Amino acid sequence: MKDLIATYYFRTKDGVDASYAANAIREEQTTGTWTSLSTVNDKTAYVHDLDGSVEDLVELPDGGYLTRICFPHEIFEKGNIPQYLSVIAGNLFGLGKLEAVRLLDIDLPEKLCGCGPKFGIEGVRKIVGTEVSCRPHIGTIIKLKVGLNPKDTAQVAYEAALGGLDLIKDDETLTNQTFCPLFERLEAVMDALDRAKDETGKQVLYAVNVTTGGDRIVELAHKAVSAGANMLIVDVLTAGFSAIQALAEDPAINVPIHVHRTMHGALTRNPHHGIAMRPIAKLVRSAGGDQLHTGSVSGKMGSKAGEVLADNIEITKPLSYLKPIFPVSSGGLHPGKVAAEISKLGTDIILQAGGGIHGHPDGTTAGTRAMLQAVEAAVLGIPAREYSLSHPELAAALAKWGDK
Ligand code: CAP
Ligand code: MG
Repeated sequence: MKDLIATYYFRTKDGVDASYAANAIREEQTTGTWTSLSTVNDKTAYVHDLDGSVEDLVELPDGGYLTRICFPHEIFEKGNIPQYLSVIAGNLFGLGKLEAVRLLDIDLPEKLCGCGPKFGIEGVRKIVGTEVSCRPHIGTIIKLKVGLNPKDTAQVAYEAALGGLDLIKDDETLTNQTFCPLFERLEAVMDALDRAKDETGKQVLYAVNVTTGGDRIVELAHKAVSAGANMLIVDVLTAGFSAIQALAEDPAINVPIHVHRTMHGALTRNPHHGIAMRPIAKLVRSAGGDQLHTGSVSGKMGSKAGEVLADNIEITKPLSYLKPIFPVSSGGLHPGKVAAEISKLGTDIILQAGGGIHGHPDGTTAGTRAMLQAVEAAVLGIPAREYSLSHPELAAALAKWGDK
């Protein structure tokens, strides 16, 4: 398959024929516009090679329609993800003939894919040392999400690392603010993680948030890696897919890229209009993110279990030209929710808890231990409540938050 197939759900305005509407999407995103053109004539008939085609159109019980549109690969500038999106997710969302339209999925041909992740699941597991156990990774988000100074941020990281987790990340809104300058924070946290390693023997990954303008992100990432960063986080929808791609393609940036999806709710939440997480996730894999937030099944965000699992399958399925990437389940998680996440999403995931670790009654280190104990119980198939009888940190977490 060399062309790009995009799947849309749409609802038409009263009286608008569905086939007409599907073609309106195709035309608007390829060679057409709202009227006939004098510039299209016998001499320029070659442009019709880029017309694309409506592959199929299915009416749904809810009165909406599904259509798959084939976009010729020539319409895309290889590697230019912003331009890809201008085609498959552009003006169509505003077409007056449509009451609503949602981009559900894309089949991205290999020749249009980027370099993909440098590390992927296997590479990150090798760094952490879980390539044999294949257990879920446990991560935390420094909380408060903003406000702590570098020294206090490092203290939170130190206490989390003592608990034995795999990954600590900046929150999506923490970058290089004056209250916590990035390089002061990075130095303090990496020193704290070194101290923790002296006690635990375990090197913890710290994803420093390099989200910034397109003209600065590569240089900032270079400086962060030179200053000792062992992982980066980028907010893909606010920084852009190209930011991920630029970092992933840069050989000097030899650390994994954790991809946050903040702002996705503006696109993914409405079941009838916008962009589903699936195409976003596939583009992140193509652009080169190593791990990506795809939603939790029991957390605070309104993700649907079936959709999250299906999206995770898509970004972890083997492709000869792109490594599988690590799905991140996060948002409102705590030790009492771990079993539900693992039973529905499996163990090839990263389970992340911010409040669910730092809100533990006995503090961050106990919260981290409680998360690890909850993972141990779930992997062993032991109910968390039973396992908590011999694991006090887990017992205290269940006493505070329950196990539902
Ligand atoms: C979680 C989090 C993450 C969400 C994002 C937050 O903190 O740091 O950004 O997980 O949602 O800021 O809410 P808590 P998603 O663990 O304290 O909820 O992963 O669905 O993109
Ligand atoms: Mg956050």
